[in-house]
Amino acid sequence: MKTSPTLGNRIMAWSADLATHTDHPGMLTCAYMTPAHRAVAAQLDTWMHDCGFDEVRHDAVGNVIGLYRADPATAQPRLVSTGSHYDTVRDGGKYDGRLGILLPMAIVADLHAQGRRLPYDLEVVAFSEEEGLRFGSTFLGSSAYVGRFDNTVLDKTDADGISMRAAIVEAGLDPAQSAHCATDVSRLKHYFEVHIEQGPVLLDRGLPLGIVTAINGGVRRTLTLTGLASHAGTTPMDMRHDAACAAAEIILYVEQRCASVPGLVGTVGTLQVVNGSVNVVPGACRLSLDLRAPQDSMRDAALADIEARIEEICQRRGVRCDMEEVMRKTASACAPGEQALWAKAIAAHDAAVYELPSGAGHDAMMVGQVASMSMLFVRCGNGGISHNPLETITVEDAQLAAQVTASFLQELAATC
Ligand code: HGY
Ligand code: MN
Ligand code: MN
Repeated sequence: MKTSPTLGNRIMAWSADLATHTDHPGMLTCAYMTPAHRAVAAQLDTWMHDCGFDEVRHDAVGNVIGLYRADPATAQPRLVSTGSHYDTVRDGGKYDGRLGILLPMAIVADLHAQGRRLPYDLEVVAFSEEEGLRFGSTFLGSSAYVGRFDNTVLDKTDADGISMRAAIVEAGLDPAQSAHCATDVSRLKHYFEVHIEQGPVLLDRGLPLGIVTAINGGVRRTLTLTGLASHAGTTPMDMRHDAACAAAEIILYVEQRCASVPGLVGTVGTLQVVNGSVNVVPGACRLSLDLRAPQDSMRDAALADIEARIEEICQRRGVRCDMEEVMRKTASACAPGEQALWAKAIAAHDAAVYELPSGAGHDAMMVGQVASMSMLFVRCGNGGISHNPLETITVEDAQLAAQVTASFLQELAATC
């Protein structure tokens, strides 16, 4: 008899509710420490209490952490953590990050309703920031959670000149405590993250779930090109130092260089002519560079070639390039032991077991620096699109992912 997808329904309803909190009406944008972001934190706090978590804490950088204590009969229980981020990209989807928070919350609500406990403490973490949308720095929540928060980012400013430090204070939190948010890493047995695939592979193969084998390593940089602003009507073409033309050559080279190697991806996601005017030769351009690959060596070889080509283009055009590295994450392998436990849990629900790498970065890369980590991917609809309001999953896949994750928690319990 087909059971009603109660867990799936709950996850979908919560996702829709959270998506009503946005910085820009008409689209879902939830940037770090905005009023919408704070409203989501408050909503998660309420729901975590309703689910039956024993403790819900907010740390200095905005993480919301629910603790579901171990069976009291367990002497010196270890800690298992799971979670994902609740910030979004601009005009994003409602499942990126949030699925990985809401799904384990729904499981804890189920366990609590049945009066059941696990032989380990379970922390469900709503990481406050992963995307880097407002301040350019990424993994703020998960870096604080593992005790690796870089305090220098507190002085970064957003497009309105507001510092991260001021935004955190404005939200009623204390940035001076940002270095003291770490969980008890010494007890951390394993971290897992359930996330939408954000790509077309599972959809293409007609599969609801996938076990992640590794997460691509990434480098993110901002480039500022400085040429010479001059009159569009009187400056001969061979006397220009056009920053936008330099940017155009760079962007096309990034595309060509990365298209030449399977698995390597390169993206210029933001591009602006600084103080541009219709009748002025662009004097300055700012652009971003995002490079990723399954191996760091593949990524770094591409980066070296792109740097060399930037130098040649700028030299030829009389343009200066200043580059700032804003993120570097090494490729992260998922724990083989826990991948096998996911396979057992998936098979126990008569679903096909499929393994795949992650092209997207995740909080698991950060937590994986201090503990073993694993990830479960959930199929994305609409051609696998993500970082887009068309991002979608089905209630049936949410239900199955929740049931499989509940089984995974039991498989983990058997290893305690
Ligand atoms: O960009 C990423 O890979 C992630 O979605 N933040
Ligand atoms: Mn994302
Ligand atoms: Mn994400």
